[in-house]
Amino acid sequence: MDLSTTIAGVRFPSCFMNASGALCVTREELLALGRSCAGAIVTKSMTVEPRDGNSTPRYYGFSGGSINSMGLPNLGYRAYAELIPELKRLGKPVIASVAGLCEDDFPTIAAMIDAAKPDLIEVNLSCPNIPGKPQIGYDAEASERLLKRVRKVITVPMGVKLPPYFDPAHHSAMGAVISRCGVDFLNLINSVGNGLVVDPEREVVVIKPKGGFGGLGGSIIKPVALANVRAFWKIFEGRMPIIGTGGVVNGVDAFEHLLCGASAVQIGTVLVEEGLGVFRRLETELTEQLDKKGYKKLEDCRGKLKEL
Ligand code: RRO
Repeated sequence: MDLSTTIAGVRFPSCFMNASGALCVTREELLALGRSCAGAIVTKSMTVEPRDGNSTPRYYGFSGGSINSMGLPNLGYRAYAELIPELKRLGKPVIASVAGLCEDDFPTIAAMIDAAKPDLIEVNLSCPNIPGKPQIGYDAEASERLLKRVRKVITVPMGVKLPPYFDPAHHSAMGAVISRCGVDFLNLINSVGNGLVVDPEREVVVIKPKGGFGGLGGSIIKPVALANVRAFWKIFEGRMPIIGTGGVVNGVDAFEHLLCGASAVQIGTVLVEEGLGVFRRLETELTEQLDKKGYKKLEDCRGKLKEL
C-alpha cells in the first residue's frame, strides 16, 4: 500500500513520523530517524540557547500513556540550523519545530532556521512545561501576534502545533486566528497539559518538576486528539492539511485520525516506549486496516467519518 502523503505541497514517503520531543533532540537521534521507516524527521522544539531542561525524573510511561515535563531540553537553534543540510540528505522532509521562552524568540529563531531551509516549520504554541509560562495557544491574541510576526520572516510552509481545546468556542476562536495568519498546516494536538499521575502505593507523584504536573500523551488522550482534528477539519472544510498527533498506538488508531481528517500522523509516547521499529509496525497495521476496509489509498478515507 502507498502510504505516502502530501502536506502543504511537500511529499512525505510515509504518513507516519515522530512527534516533536520523541527521540529527536540530538544529532544521533535525528540521523536515526532519517535512517528509519519514518516519513519525516521532526526536530525537538528549539530555543535560542541550548537547554538541559527540567530536573529528572521528567518522563513516566504507564499502561495508558505517559506524562512528561521535559522543559524544552534542546541543542539551541544554531546547532539545528547546522544539522539541517545533513538531515535533508537522508531523503525525507525535515520539519523544524520552533519554540521560545518569550514572544520575541519565535521570529528570531524562525528567521535563522528558515535560512537553513527545512522543508517545513512547525511553530509550537503549546509547550505546557515551562514553570510560570502559560501555553501561548490558550491566548488567542498572543497567538495571532506571534504567528503574524513569524509568517513575515519565513519562506517555507508554516504549521502550528496547537494545544488541545475542549470547547467549540475555543476551536472557532483559534480557527479565526489561524485563517488570518497565513498558516499552511496544523498539528493537533500537543500533550494534554498539566495532568497529574499518582503512584498510590508510594503515595507520591511520578515526575519531579512542577510538583508532578505534566503533559499527558498516549492512548488516554486519543479521543481528545481526534476531537481536535475533527473540529478543525470541519472549520476549514477539509482545506487545511492536518497532522494528527495523540494516542496513536496501532494502525487502527492511525486510521481513526485519517477518518477525522488527518493527512499524516505523528507518534510520541509509543515511539519513546517501543523505539524506531514502531514505524514499520504501524505501516504494516495501517496497510492491513485499509485493505480490510477496501481503501486503495490514504486520501480515499481522509475526513470520511460518518455522523449518526
Ligand atoms: O519539552 C517539553 O517539556 C514539552 C514540549 Br516543548 C511540548 O511542546 N510538549 C510536551 O509535552 N513537552
